[in-house]
Amino acid sequence: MGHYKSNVRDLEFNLFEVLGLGTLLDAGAYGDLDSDTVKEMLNEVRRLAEGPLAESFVEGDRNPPVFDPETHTVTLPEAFKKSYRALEEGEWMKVGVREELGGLGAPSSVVWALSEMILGANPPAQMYGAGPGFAQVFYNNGTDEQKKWAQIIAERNWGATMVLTEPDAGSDVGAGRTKAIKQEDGSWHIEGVKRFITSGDSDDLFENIMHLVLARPEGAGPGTKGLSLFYVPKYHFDFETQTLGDRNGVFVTNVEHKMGIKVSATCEVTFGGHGIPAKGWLVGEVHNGIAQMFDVIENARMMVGTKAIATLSTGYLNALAYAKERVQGADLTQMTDKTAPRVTITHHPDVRRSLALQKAYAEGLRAVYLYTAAHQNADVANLVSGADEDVAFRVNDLLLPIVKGVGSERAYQYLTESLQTFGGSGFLQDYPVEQYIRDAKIDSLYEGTTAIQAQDFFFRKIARDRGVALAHVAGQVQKFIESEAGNGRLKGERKLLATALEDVQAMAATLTGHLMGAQEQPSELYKVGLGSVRFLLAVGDLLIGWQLLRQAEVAIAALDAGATGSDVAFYNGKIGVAQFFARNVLPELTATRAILANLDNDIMELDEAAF
Ligand code: ST9
Ligand code: FAD
Repeated sequence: MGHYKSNVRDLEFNLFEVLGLGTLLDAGAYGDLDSDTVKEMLNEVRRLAEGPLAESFVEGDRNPPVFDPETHTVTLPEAFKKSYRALEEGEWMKVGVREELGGLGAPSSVVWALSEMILGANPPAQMYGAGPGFAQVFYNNGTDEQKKWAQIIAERNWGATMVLTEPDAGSDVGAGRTKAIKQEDGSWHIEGVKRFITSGDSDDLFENIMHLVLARPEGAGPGTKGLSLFYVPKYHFDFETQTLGDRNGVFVTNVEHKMGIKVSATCEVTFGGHGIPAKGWLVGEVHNGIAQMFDVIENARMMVGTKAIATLSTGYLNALAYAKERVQGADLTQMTDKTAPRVTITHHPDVRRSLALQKAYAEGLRAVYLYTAAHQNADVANLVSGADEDVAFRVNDLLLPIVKGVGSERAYQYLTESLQTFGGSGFLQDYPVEQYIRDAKIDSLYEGTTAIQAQDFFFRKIARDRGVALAHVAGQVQKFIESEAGNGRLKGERKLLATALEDVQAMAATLTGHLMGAQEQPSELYKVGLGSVRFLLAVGDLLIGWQLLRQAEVAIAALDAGATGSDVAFYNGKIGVAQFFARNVLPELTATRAILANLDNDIMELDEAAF
């Protein structure tokens, strides 16, 4: 049995019983893709994930990529390549990609539900396999000619990279110095050194790699707005004859040694530094690089959040399986009786507390990412929350930093609880959790650190949006609070949710006050910066609590309707964990509200030497 434990029952529960996707699918909104086909696909990907994908998870960690500086190549372990080939053969990376690129149209929530299992079983496989998605961004932004290139790139399954970061330009992408020099034939020469580039090279997985590179044309202005996006192939390619040409001047010049996701090659990539120009083409022939790159980034942020949540879920399920077997100590009520029978650790209240938190965050965050994905399609959004196309777009934007920022922070936090459940055994490489923790740490770092997510959430997704998306989501929460949800059984919990909503609204008002105050007194802005991560996490908890209670409502109705067999435990679990979260976590938001209300700038005024 491999390391990965999927949760198809919960994915189906979300898609069909909570979001009600069957209504659209079975009415033909996505062609032949009906509910039964989606269920078959979920099971097919489950088999792939638990089997061939999970198989090389450990080997990829213990035998990381080898870099050869002479040839600028990267060698990947054979076992991982075998897993990757299994993913490629199933063409799973083309689900959700447009038909012009050989893809299969599907609602985003289905796409991300399938991705969760790939990301939980072997996250680097999904990253190497992102080519068709990148081709889609290229197609959407490209000229008519470039659209044809994108079709060939997707058809031939090329690899792809997103190339932003430089040694002095991490969070601050606009500090990038890589240059683009226009050529007479209309192409560009790219010159500079980029670092931390995922899949910068990939052994023989692909015949070619498409690098999407941000560079600054000579004479362009400062910051992100002066950057343009270039398509830079590893090998030149004749798009008419479809033949591979000369090597382009883009070379991997180092591969990093990392804490986790080791089999994902993280490369330094040098453009034009080896006697051959790195030739590129301006995407869409327009200078709009940062906005174009954000088409990739938005998907990548969704991917990173889903990856973290997938890892927490398998961490929890591994911990649960262990806890059900591990016998240690007597029941607490018999602690003084030294002859009392020994029990499995699931009998101990603190283990239950820990498992309940792991389950709540794993399943609550799953619900949040699927609710977010539901707002990536106008028809699904309308079904799920009544949002029109414009509001759906804004809600997706609002929730992306929650999926990415909260997903990554909470997954890492609660994976340590999964490890704790194993006791000392969790610290060993005999179990997968220590690797999960190492592999998941990256999720709060790349694609914008949590601080960046929190600022994006407040400044761009709330203040600049004038609260439209936030008001829509808050309205949905309010509607639930005022409903009769739960047939009398969730009254107390809906009250706790009401307090949490008030707390979050008060926090938003406090931060907005500081933002307004900054017009008079610029240092007021520091208070937003001091409070923004707490605020992001608080909104995350509110949304998790709400989603878990919605699920409990559905579960209560299903039990009342006479659910039988394993469904009884499943639905009772939904009710139990929602109540636990509402009673044990939501009240903490009142303390966060008080902390934000009393923010001061003392820590900003403290001399650096005093730290
Ligand atoms: C990385 C990769 O870390 C790690 C994993 C790789 C995995 C590879 C596989 C990925 C799979 C992906 C699949 C792909 C495809 C699709 C599939 C489809 C089926 N939203 O605020 P301003 C734009 S990579 C949208 O002034 P600053 C906007 O155009 C490295 N757009 O920013 C805006 O203009 P305007 C990742 C946004 O102060 C303009 O930017 N690195 C958003 O100049 C300027 O905005 C990072 O993520 C947004 N949320 O720059 C960097 N925000 O305002 C993190 C901005 O006119 N740092 N724009 O609309 C940041 O994000 C910074 O905040 C900054 C600041 C760079 C944006
Ligand atoms: P810094 O920006 O130096 O941040 C250091 C600390 O300061 C962080 O805690 C950060 O939150 C904080 N900080 C920085 N600025 C601010 C601010 N304005 N406000 C508040 N706090 C701030 N990049 C690519 O382009 N393509 C890739 O494929 C890619 N893959 C990666 C894979 C891995 C394994 C890694 C480690 C990185 C990858 N990256 C990639 C780069 C990644 O996106 C950056 O590491 C990330 O954006 C952070 O930049 P930095 O490391 O320079 O940290």
